[in-house]
Amino acid sequence: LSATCFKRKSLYVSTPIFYVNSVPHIGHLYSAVIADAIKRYNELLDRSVILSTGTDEHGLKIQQAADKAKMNPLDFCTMHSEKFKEMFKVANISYTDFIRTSERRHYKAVSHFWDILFQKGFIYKGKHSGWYSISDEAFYTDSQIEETIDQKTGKKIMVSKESGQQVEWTEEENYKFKLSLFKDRLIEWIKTTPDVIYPPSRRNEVLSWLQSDITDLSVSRPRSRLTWGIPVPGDPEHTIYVWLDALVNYATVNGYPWSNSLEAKSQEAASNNFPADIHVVGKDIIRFHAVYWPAFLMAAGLPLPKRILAHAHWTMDNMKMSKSRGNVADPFQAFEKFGVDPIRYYLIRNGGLADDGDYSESLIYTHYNKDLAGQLGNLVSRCMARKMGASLSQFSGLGKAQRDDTNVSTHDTDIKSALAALKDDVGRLFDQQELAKGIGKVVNSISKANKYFSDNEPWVLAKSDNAEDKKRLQTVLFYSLEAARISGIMLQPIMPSKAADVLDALCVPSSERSWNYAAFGAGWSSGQTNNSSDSKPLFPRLK
Ligand code: ME8
Repeated sequence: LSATCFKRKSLYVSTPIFYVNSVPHIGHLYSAVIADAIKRYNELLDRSVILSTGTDEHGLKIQQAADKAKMNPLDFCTMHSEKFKEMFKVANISYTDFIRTSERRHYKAVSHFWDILFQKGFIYKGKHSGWYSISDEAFYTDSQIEETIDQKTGKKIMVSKESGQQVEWTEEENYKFKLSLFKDRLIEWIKTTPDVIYPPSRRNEVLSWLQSDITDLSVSRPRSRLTWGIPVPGDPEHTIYVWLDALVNYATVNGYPWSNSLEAKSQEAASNNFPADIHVVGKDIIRFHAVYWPAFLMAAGLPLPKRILAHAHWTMDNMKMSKSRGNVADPFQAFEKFGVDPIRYYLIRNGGLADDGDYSESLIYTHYNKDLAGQLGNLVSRCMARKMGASLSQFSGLGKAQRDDTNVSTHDTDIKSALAALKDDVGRLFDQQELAKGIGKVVNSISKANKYFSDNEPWVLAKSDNAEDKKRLQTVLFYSLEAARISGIMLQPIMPSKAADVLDALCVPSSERSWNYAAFGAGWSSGQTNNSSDSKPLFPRLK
């Protein structure tokens, strides 16, 4: 069969699958908005994209939370999983698959994956001892923990240095994965694949872990301690470790298990959009995605992810927002108060890839009022005001004229070069998933256009009967509207519905909203009718 038969169908982007021990918060929403914006941006480039998300339902943490709620674990998971779905629906997250690890298809995939690792000799039974954190569902070594005083009880406890979560000494017989065998290959992979872990600070962190002691990984728990999970094939007295179970979700959503022959398997993997092009994760779970997952895939003989994008955290009063700490912001309340797109905008504009961001309602107000109402909304409404008499139908001809530099005065060169560079500049940043930086450039050009508009006083030109002034008015309006049109196109991945409102107000037809049309002078080609109006503000000011 020729290679083209197995041509990759789509770009594959994933979010983590979220634990259902509690309801979703702003941190979860952040990962989903990043992944959704990446998907929408690539769709503007005419690529087909799949986006998977879902819920991670097994493990001790969930079992204990269900016990505490006196609920059957599956009902408990369903209740919270539905909340995640609801949040994604309200937030306009355009996922193509929502996986729950309690589903049958996933059970099949994980059991098969385990069988392959076991048959190839990468899993063995052994004694395991170490410090276990239920909250992190992870073992730590002596050097990764420290003593502290429990704030509630005043007693001495041991906690993970990395997450601050309590750990307990655990000794048990379980299955282990030969992680240590993969140390050198992992280092080689990270060093030779540019930007496979992004941003660079995270890549360096992973490399330094790998250069320290890598021991084999415990991948099962005795059934006596953990019943809520997938049993080890052929040994039901043991339950598969929740992280091995969870990571396989990225294969399950692509139809795993594939056929048995190794060659057919990698081809089928590719035709099923595996491996992921981008795993969007928080920095707290980078080790699982950049060390354990690729090691499992190497062991199974499957291809490795192309990129792991690890974003920083949202904090509240400078402490990581987390379910176990309880210091979380409720996305539903935030939508209610500010609207969905303003929240998406704020998260992307202010959330960090490399550095943590402190969640603040007052900054949501500030950014909305400053960037959206004050700049973008203002630019559109002042250009489209009836008194300006903006005639969009003239812009197609005028666009060409501007490209040829006729009619352009020295007043216009600055704004023109800023707008002409924007598509490539922002595209380069979005291609690197540097969404906040890309948006920063868009906002800068909108404020530049507003200043250009004020400096050139088109309201004065609009009152003049002089032919030169009339021509000049068209030029000033053209540049200002061009800034709004290009920005509207670029903001679609971040604010799908508000950007659509902007483009509607500017009479940009739906056939002219793809990324190509973000080029300077590329719009209004089909001679739209004059639609100047004094309509409702696009971004009414928030009080
Ligand atoms: O770790 N700021 O699930 P989880 C930004 N089930 N992002 C945050 C955040 C914060 N304060 N808090 C959470 C798990 N997140 C596993 C994942 S994947 C195979 C299994 C986001 O419910 C961020 O993406 O604890 C983080 O990595 C993820 O939620 C952890 O969600």
